[in-house]
Amino acid sequence: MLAYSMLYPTVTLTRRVVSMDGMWKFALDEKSEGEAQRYVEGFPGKDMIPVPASFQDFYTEKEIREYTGDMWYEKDMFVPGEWEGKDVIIRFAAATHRAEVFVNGIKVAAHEGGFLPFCAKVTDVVRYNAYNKVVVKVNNELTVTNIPCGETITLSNGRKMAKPYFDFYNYSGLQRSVHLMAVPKESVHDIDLAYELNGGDAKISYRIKTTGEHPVQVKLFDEDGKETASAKGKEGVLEVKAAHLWEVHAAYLYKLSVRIMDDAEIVDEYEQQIGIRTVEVKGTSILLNGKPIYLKGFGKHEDSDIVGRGFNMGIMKRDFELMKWIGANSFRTSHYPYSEEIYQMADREGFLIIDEVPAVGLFESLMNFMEASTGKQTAFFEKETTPVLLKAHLKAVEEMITRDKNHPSVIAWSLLNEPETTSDAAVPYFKEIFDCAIELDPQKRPRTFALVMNSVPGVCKCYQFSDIIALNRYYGWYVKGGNEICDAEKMFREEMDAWKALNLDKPFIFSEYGADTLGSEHKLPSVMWSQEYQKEYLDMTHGVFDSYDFVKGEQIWNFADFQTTEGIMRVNGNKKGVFTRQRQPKDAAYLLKDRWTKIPLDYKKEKDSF
Ligand code: CKX
Repeated sequence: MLAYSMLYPTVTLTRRVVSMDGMWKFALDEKSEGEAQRYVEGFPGKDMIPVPASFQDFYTEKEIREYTGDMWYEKDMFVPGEWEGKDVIIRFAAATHRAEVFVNGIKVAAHEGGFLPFCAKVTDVVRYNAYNKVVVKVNNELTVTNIPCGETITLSNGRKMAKPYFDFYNYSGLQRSVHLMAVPKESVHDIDLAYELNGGDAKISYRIKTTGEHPVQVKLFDEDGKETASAKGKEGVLEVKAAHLWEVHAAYLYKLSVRIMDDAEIVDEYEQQIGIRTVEVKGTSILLNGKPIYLKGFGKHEDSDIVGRGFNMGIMKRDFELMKWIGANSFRTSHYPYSEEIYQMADREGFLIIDEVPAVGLFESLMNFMEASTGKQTAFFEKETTPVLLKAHLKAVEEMITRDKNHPSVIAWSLLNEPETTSDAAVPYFKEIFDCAIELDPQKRPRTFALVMNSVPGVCKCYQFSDIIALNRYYGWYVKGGNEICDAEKMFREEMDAWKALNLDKPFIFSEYGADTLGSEHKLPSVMWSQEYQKEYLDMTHGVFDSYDFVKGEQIWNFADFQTTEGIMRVNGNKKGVFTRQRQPKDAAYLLKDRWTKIPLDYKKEKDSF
């Protein structure tokens, strides 16, 4: 069990939440002198920066944008006197990639991993009815002992530089919200839910973890606020008659209220919106509420102009509107768990999420998109440091599942993206990760990982761990592009035939496919990078998907153009977006809209076997 609660900050009868978002004091610390110079008590300088946001794209100096190392954030925080007697907690929704937190000069928390929340309990450190100084040291260096993986090099000018083994910019800083909370000392710590449908009725098995011994009361309210079910005890079952199910694009959300009671007194109250639905894999079908579904959608990024990977509510809203417009029903949180507000919106809008842990770059390569298709082997899981990486990876899986398990939108866990799967050493590593996920998830959702181009039958040693086989395939782009597209299709079909011959009786989805396309480029007849070629590529690729009944989903790479490290293969970023980075459609968006609005949710339902 995690030391701190992952529950989203919510105001209830017993809980208080104050946002700490806004302008924070900011300083880079190139020589890592901050600690010796007692920055932890407050540091010199006057630069202010918005939180949440990545720090990189505000500045006009390249050495700041490319800065790699320690950086410091500072804010004065007022703690109300009426909070005395409760636990006072600062919750960071994320600090990329690692952080140490100090309050009034005293260290109160440390966290590794840049995309999941952590808390600092500061009850005994704060002064009440007074301002307290919060200082955070964030570090954005990349290593092979934490995820996502990469290297940090030192240039001849003495500056450090991040060299990712992955294809997105190393945006960092306090990229998500910070909250100050007051929570009762005896409090709700965690909530497990699992669903069973029976005719029109539903059973919700629940398990509540609290930090004390007082009894628990659980109630369920419908969307009109009417109480529909209740139960007593830390473990039990809520019986819901004539349940409104959570369905794709027809979400129904109940409110779950959990109270810790001391006779008639409410010790703690926590409320959460939940959706009643089941998800399972049967043969080659993915079933939602017992009915087959076909995934249409995207691999995405949290990425936009100026704020980088910083959570931005406006961008989130626009993205959901575009996804509805185009006929999508799902997305993968490539390549890290996204901001919690995005899952809340997906719950509300009825979108399906494949939730991905930040395990990307588990393949030693600074140009993974090139080398991944060459058959190169890097003995990634045979390093002396692999056990350290595994530990960090397992912790991230635990944090992600604990954070996201009650979102009805989350239908599967993606446990790695494009790892090396070709050596025997990968097998025990995968086993630990996949076992951990099934053990931690009360709903036993399907698990998957995205297979890189060279993870093909006869070579890949790890696909058997997946409940859903997810392929990232680029025939016609990285392999045989342009005028050679007929050969690309031939190779693609040969690979699909080889999968078919294995008779796995599992659903396949395409978790990536796409072609870089410049929003400004037209050419008749087509050339690679033109809008015309993106459409030809998609027509060929979709034709292959439609020929195999066991293919149960397509998530194109990528929803929008996004920032990457600069280099000869990238024109100010990866341009495989169906939309530009400013969220305007490329021509391919209309092709996809036409296809996806015609494909029914239960596409291929009759043909669910090899
Ligand atoms: N897959 C052959 C991972 C993504 C990249 C994508 C690309 C690769 C392809 C690997 O993070 O952006 O190169 O477009």
